[in-house]
Amino acid sequence: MANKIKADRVWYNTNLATMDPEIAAPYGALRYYAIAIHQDRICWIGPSLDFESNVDTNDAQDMQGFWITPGFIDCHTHLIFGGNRCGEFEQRAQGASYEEIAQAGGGILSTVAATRALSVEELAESAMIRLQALCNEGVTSVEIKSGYGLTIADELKMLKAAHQLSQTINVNIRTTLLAAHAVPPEYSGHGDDYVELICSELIPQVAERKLAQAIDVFCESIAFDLAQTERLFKTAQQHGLAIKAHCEQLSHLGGAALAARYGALSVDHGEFLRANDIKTLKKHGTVLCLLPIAHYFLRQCRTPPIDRLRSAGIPMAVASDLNPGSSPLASITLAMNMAVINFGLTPEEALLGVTRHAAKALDWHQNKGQLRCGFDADLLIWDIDQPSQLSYELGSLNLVQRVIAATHREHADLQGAVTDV
Ligand code: DI6
Ligand code: FE
Repeated sequence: MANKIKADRVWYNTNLATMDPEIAAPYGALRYYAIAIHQDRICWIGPSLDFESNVDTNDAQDMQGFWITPGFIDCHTHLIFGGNRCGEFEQRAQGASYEEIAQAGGGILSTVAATRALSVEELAESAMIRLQALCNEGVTSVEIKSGYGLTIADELKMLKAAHQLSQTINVNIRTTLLAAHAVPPEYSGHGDDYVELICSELIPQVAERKLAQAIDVFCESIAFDLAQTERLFKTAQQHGLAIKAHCEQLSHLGGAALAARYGALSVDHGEFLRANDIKTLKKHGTVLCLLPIAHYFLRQCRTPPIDRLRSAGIPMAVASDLNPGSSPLASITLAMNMAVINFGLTPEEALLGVTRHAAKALDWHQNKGQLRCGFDADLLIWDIDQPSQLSYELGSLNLVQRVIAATHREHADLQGAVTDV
């Protein structure tokens, strides 16, 4: 045929979980299909029998019924930090609560001290181990927050460490400024002054140097109140940064609705969300990002109102929240499994949560999170019978057969994650 599409690689006789909303089957599944990529983009998808007459390639592989999904997107992590919180883990096992430990000056602030003591290189090196663990399970894109520096220099240091990671591992990275994670000891009792510092100095610098795409705020009674949160959102908007927020995790403060009104990409946690908040999320197209590992690790009783979110049609992302205090478990498939078992998502919703909906939470939905022509070639090849197996079967099998992450650099296979098929 004259006008064949040129492709670097084609996989045929494969089942595609496209996650494309325009394909009616569950998971947007297409069975016995072929998918072709060229220069880090998906360039052709069609029935297996048609590929030879449509695609010109020197590299075509018979997948014998293996599945391909979009690369996983972990849209909420705090994976850069110093030290650990084992001592606090012991205290909690003896009955102290997360809030009590925070109020006594431990919690986030103990990680702040340990993070301030490390250099960019040391932070990147220790974070790499955690990032590699996520990638080994199929994460090809990850959001990384600052928030354990809490001075201008230390927040910038964390963001630089995040960017350094993207130079050394084949993963797509989005960074978020979470300077409003806790009031630092230097500003104890003067939270407003710290917010002023973030707004007058840090946000402008981060925006100008393009060190982060978004800001995030921990809007909780133990952190920042609504007025402070709104001030941060306004400043972020003025500087062209996107907005994300940790809301309604430990109590209902109203941060979720406020964030949605400011056009937030996502509000994250949501255990205490109310019906009116859900209406506001719907109105503004905000994603609700579920963090079931933190919910488990803090032994929270209350779960986010999944049935209401589902019937309102709110896109629900699922992320690891990887952090030393409330979610030190570096596993996106564990987050998917807990979203199903503890929150009541379907396995299909869990997979949507780490693909299409996670992409939306990071403003990446135009080119990531689905298998679709023109989208980035972030692909996972799986030896599974059904896509539901991805949130069902953890740990016993290395189901990922191959990871392809379209970082728009030279393709480099991820260390430790790859057995070519
Ligand atoms: N919510 C979380 O889950 C993390 N931060 C936040 O705002 C916890 C961070 C920590 O405890 O170190
Ligand atoms: Fe978090």
